[in-house]
Amino acid sequence: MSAPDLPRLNNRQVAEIFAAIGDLLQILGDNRFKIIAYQNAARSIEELNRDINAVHAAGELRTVPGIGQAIAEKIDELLTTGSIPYYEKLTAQVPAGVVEMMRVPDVGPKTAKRLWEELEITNVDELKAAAEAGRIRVLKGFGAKSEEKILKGIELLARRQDSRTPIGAARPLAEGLIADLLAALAPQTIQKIELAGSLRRWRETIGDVDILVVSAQPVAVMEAFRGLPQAVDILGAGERKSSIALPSGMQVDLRVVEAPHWGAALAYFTGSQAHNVAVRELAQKQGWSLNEYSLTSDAHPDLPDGTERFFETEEELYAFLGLDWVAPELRENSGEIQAARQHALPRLIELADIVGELHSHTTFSDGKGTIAEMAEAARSAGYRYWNVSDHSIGLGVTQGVDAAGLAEQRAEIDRLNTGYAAAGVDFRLLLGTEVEVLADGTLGLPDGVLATLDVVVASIHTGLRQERESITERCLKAVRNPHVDILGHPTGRLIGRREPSEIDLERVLQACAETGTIVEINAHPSRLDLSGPYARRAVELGCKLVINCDAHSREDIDLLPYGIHTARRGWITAADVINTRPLGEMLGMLKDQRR
Ligand code: DGT
Ligand code: CA
Ligand code: CA
Ligand code: ZN
Repeated sequence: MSAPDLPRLNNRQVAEIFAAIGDLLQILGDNRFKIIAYQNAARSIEELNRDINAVHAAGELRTVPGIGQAIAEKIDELLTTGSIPYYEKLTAQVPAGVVEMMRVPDVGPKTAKRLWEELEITNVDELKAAAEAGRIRVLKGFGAKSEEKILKGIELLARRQDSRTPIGAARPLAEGLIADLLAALAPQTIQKIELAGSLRRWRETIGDVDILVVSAQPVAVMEAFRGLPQAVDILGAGERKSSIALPSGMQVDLRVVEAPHWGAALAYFTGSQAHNVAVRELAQKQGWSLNEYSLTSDAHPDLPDGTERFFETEEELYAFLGLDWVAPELRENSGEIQAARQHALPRLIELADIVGELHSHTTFSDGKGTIAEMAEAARSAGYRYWNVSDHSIGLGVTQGVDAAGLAEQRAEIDRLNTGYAAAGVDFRLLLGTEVEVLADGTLGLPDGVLATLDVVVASIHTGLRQERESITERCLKAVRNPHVDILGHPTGRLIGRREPSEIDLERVLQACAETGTIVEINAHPSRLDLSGPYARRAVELGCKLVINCDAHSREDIDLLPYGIHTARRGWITAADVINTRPLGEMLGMLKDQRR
């Protein structure tokens, strides 16, 4: 039981402490496996789909992947007493600024430790001054070049204060870069090219971009890559690997491998590290050591050590180890390897499964397109139904729609639908609203008005910083309203810009399951709300989901892949998502129709 007067720590705050322990252990030169254990625990807690306090209270810490006995005990100390003596002991040994120095590119934990112990440099500012004054070259193994590199690194660090880039910004940059690279080379220079790393796994934020290439002319590829106009800085230049910095400060690593290494290399550089470690352990048990090139026999029962196996595709590598191919979005060591062994991986939802959209805006509120323009864009993009759900009145930031506005929208929608029916076009508009959940949990439109609409989305845009109990109760009240079909972007987070609200999602999702309220995965890359892990939890609790672009313009219709891949990170199948169903069937799944 936690003491009543302790401030409640959220998952992110707990994760940060374990990540900090990992950093401190690195500087102190502790055991590598111990360091990885703390790093994995931190990530696992950050991505956990339940409140860590609830997991702790239920005595279920050990069921979380990455949390073993030692770390469970420390979480218990932290949540019961407010501190971890072990962490306090470590922080007392290392100045905070030394940990910060590790964030400078090219300054690893070993260098940070030496700078501190041998030159008494204890923070980034002192490091900068020392490098400028040429005082670092006195260290063995350092020279004027290393000082230059450090200064460049510090500049880069300052430029990207938050060093992770939201996927919505990273992906277009990476895709544009690949197109430019291909255009800069003679045709056929590159046989294969793919994004790897966190971008291929569709993580919400990207540390750096990893690109993998097969080519018989690695030097030409390297030169073209480093010569791209967006390469404002060359961070590394090898024969088969180079790194550049983009104007935003984001780093791009490009590696060229030989065709027979492709399968192992793509798997290795896709990660995640935790997934790779688990696959490597599995290989080890079968007498193979796995690296980024191949499998090599090592204590194999039937083969001499050193026998190599190559794989042109990932599928062949996984199959060799007795695993079904694992979609990159699932490679987070959260049950996918066991499922792949048992041939029990889910058939994940795909873009083509979506046939309708249930949350969109027009010029009636803050959208940029008229109803007719949005409808035309949706129809030609292949949608078969489209719910117009402008904001209700009373949301200060935008103009909203009142009962009279809804009547006007209804007339326009009826007119367009009549046209589609007459022309035999398989497309229908629906009339809905995105009704604001007001501070007290009442809604921005009266029940009598909501009852006339086809699909009601309820969302919170204001008062997101309410304390946990208030915002949870407020949301529960909306979920229990029989006219509310869909809960829109449940946490209100904006990736990299606004933290999720303090809402108790576990309780809210339970209420959604009980009342038949559909939970949204908002596909807009600034939101991705629910996240993959929470979407998985929602389905576990019995909820149905909807994946919506929340389009405010015709261009936004193209953002759907972000929602689909977020769903896939949550192990979601087409059957879990209502807008994969034809119109009549989808309507039958809404709360209104089930009463
Ligand atoms: P990021 O860049 O922080 O968003 O995340 P990733 O997953 O793209 O990580 P990154 O760029 O450091 O490395 C790409 C992949 O390469 C990573 O997912 C797994 C593999 N990898 C890189 N370094 C290591 C390592 O030290 N050990 C292992 N096992 N794998 C590594
Ligand atoms: Ca990366
Ligand atoms: Ca990388
Ligand atoms: Zn909206």
